[in-house]
Amino acid sequence: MSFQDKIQSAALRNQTRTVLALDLEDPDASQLVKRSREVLARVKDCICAVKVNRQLVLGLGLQRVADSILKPASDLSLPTIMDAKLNDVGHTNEFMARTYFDAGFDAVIASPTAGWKNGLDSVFETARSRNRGVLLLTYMSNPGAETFYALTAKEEDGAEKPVFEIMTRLALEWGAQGVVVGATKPHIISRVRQLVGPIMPIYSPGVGAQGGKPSEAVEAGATYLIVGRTIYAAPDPRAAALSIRTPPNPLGV
Ligand code: BMP
Repeated sequence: MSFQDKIQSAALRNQTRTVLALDLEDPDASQLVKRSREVLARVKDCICAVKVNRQLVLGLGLQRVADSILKPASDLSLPTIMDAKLNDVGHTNEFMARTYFDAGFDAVIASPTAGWKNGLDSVFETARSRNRGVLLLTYMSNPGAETFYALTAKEEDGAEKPVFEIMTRLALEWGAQGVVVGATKPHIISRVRQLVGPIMPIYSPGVGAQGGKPSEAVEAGATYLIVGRTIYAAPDPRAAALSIRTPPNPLGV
């Protein structure tokens, strides 16, 4: 099953668009595993995927992440995403993507700024050969994101476009399984939705702790909401996850 099919089927099964960003921190690795697994157990049927970031990979090491987080998530039929924001030259990107996929991740997040040739070509090829997904970062959720993503640049045909629109086009051209656009910027989500059409998933981080509103992001066209602190730092993570549950439409997008 492809990454896209896995997340869509989990979204429909659990009637949710919420991707849990499991970004807990703890200097004690055993505690970090324990706390992460407790959160996962509490919300397992009100999320549709688990996103892992450097907090867990650097805190535990990749093998321990694989054994203690990826395997249980897979047993729950929840796909996993490595938020690597890959952005290096080809052979290094290839090594990272291959290592994450071999550890069990269903998808990686990459940044399109490395370009295709000897940049992200190797990531897409590695993902394709293993039937895994690549999501492209298109507009970040933080206020400073305007500095780069809102700039205009000239396309090959001479037309001036905002950088995020060029990145959105590249995501379509390169065969990404989704784009990442901050929930804090519903007007950008709307524009990206116009550009990608109705099918390509838009993953939207920045809900809650960063000020984004789930309903506004979804109304603007977000498919999945990436949510971390609002869930795992809540006194009752399950209640928090249920409170942001916005059911997917019948197509799961
Ligand atoms: P939180 O809900 O706690 O703000 O976490 C958001 C998660 O989404 C973090 O893992 C962060 O790295 C990620 N993220 C983001 O916040 N904004 C982006 O533009 C891209 C991200 O990947």
